[in-house]
Amino acid sequence: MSRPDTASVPTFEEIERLVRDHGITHVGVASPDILHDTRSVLHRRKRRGLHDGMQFTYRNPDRSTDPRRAVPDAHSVIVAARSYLTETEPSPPSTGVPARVGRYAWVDHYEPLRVGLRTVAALLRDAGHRALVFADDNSMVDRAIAQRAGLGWFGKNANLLLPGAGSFFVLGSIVTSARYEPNTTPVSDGCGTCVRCIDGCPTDAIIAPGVIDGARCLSWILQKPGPIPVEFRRAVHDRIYGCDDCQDVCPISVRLGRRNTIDLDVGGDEVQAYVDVLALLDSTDAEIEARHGRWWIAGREMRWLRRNALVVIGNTADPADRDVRAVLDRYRSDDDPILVEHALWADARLDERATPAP
Ligand code: B12
Ligand code: SF4
Ligand code: SF4
Repeated sequence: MSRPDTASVPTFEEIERLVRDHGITHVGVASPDILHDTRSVLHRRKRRGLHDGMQFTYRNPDRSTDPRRAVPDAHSVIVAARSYLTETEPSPPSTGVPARVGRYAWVDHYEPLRVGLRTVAALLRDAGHRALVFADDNSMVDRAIAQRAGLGWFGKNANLLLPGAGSFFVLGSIVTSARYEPNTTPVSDGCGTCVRCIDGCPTDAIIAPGVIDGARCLSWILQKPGPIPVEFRRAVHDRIYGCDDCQDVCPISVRLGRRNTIDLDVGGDEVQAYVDVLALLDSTDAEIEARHGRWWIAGREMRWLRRNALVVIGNTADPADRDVRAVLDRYRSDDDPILVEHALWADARLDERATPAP
């Protein structure tokens, strides 16, 4: 059991209770020593090009693997996990051309996680300590610090799986000068001989257990700038943002994740499980940004969501739908050559789908 070294800071048990109000069900403590293994993995993957130009934690591996860069006198990292799995799933709308959104982006799950962690950080600061919160930030490798805190193991799909709960969790942490007893026992591997995520990835992006080739991962392909490589456009299918396949096939995450489901309505945010791409392609950049601005879109340029939408149209829209063809006609004469090329591809794909195979 972890205990603070002074009476003025909240106990570990008090922290667990406090964050529970914010949907955080799992908390652990890690030492703030440099994460040397992860640092070498980041450097190695960068050298092999597996980051495919991604910045995030790759931008400065020496910083993202050293909690003391943020808090030089850090003694502990308090790590937290919050489920984003829901009991029921919204159904696709019956109008327009619906595109799927990754579960983690249906509503903003990071904000309630950060609010919970900030509540604790404020108490630690009141007690005279330094305390900084990180969640999906470039300065901290969230999975690796959570693994060190004993929250879970690295699955073959690279996600951190929590024992008895799976991987549908977002992760965050507080680096603090307060002293809590760190975890020293890593959670043992729970994947065993299972390889369902490797087999279930639509683009073979899991090139070895726990190793993702960014250039093949649809989650990155839908976020990154530039044209979507033609070889992956069919695999995009109806996705506009995020990809859940390697988790949706995971028996542990699907079955045991149900023990920690959340209620989507609680935050009052609009639930964005589906996006009508026909409506999106008819919207202005300002309108798209107003709806989806919290998503990570390269350079905050809405053209990348339009690009994704065009691919979804080609893959899933009714080839005989005149509204669909009219939208593609418009985009074929757009000023943006990348959108023109994607509209041409979508048109050709619709034609191909309209023609029955011989
Ligand atoms: C960059 C990034 C991405 C990139 C690259 C993902 C990747 N695997 O590297 C892209 C855009 C593709 C992505 C996608 C997703 N992401 Co992301 N992403 C990040 C980010 C910003 C950095 C991750 C990172 O440092 N990667 C670098 C590599 C080195 O780390 P790694 O893949 O975790 O590698 C570890 C394992 O390979 C392990 N390892 C090493 N050797 C071996 C050997 C074996 C056998 C095994 C099993 C493991 C193993 O050690 C490595 C280092 O710790 C973090 C937030 C953060 N600040 O940490 C979120 C984060 C990892 N993403 C998250 C989520 C939710 C997703 C998606 C599910 C979103 C979606 N639905 O589309 C997908 C999942 C894709 C996947 N299978 O990984 C969550 C993951 C939560 C969890 N339970 O694991 C995070 C932690 C955000 C958060 N704070 O909650 N993401
Ligand atoms: S997120 Fe999708 S594309 Fe990326 S590794 Fe998982 S299943 Fe493959
Ligand atoms: S699908 Fe199987 S191998 Fe992949 S993470 Fe889940 S349990 Fe592990």
